[in-house]
Amino acid sequence: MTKESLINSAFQNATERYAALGVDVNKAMQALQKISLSLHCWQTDDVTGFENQEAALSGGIQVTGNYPGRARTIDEVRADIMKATSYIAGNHRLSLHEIYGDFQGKKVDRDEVEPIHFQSWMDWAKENNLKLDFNSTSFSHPKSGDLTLANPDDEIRNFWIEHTKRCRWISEEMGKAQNDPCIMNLWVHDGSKEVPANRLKYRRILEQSLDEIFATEYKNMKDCIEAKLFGIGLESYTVGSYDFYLGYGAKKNKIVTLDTGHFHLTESVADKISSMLLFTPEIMLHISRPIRWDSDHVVILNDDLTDLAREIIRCEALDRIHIGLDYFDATINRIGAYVIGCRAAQKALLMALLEPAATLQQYEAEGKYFERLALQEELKSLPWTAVWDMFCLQNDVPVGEDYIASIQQYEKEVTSKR
Ligand code: RNT
Ligand code: ZN
Repeated sequence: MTKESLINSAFQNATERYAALGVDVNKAMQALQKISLSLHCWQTDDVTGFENQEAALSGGIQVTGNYPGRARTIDEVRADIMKATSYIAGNHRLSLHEIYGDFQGKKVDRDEVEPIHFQSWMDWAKENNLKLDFNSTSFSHPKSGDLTLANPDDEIRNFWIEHTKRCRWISEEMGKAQNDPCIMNLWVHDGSKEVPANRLKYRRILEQSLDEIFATEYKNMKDCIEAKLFGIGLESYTVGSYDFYLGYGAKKNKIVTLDTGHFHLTESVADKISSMLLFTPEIMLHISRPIRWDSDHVVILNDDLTDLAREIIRCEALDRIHIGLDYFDATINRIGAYVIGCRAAQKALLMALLEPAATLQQYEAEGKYFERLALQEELKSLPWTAVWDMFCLQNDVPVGEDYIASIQQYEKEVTSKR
């Protein structure tokens, strides 16, 4: 049997197994096809960017590893992203940070950046059928320090307010150019190593800065605000904590970003989805994988991820939840890191889409908790992998582990020569 006919017959079997449970596999595949992931550009080059100034990665985040082949130019980032997306079914988005602007060798400070610096990105994205998302960048700059938007020093705070306002303007132009809202994420590292004597003071300043930044209304971009538990060197206090941004988002109707690496390790991010859907307009996800801490490991198919995907689908919230990835691993092939993470996210979503939700909910309504638990357990070993293989085949992307050899080849021919 050829590989294709094996996949076909496994798919026929799977279709029948799922149909017996009232699940339409084709419907699930169509739904998966429509889900765009927002790929974070910063896995290509270890969060370095293209500013023409020397500044080490700061802001409490860290990339470990020195695997060869890091992208060093905008062209290399673009080539690597295209390579990665060639292994990922569907149409996706690319999330840029401000430091990835096309500055053409000039020094453009953060309070001087304009849409023109992203024109080549917009053109390239259009040519390649990718939509763009955006992020302001408060880290890796001489003025980053421990406090940016929450800084009591007017000069520093105003510098970052100006930067963030300009980033919203850039996002608006990106949204216009692609005829689809650009999602702009705002994350600042502001915090302190030891417990401050006045926690309220900095949060009040951050609130005022945000109000000032968001004063301009835009139609083609959406703001989201990302909370965090702690940063490296800023372990005791984070100004923009989860409570802070959840409160701000609920009150001011802003999208809150949930980075799955930004919570205590036993906290369920999946459990937050249904609450947030009730009180905030939409949700932005930064899917990451914390190991012991916010370590930004490559996303894999684990219980955290499948729980999260199930919540998105059970809440029927695909139209209100933006799914982005956020991790940086410099110890393995960086393109491979994207492919592993994106395919894991898609697998989790597919498993969730194949869930016989109505049956489970009926068992629950009738108090049949043994039946609910038993079916949930059995679902884990239903042939969802046959549906996944068919999805890849139909999308003309490698089935199973076939992409490993192809990425090795690209490494041999391209990235290892950098
Ligand atoms: C940091 C946040 C943030 C960054 C990127 C580079 O902890 O997760 O989203 O990872 O902006
Ligand atoms: Zn994040």
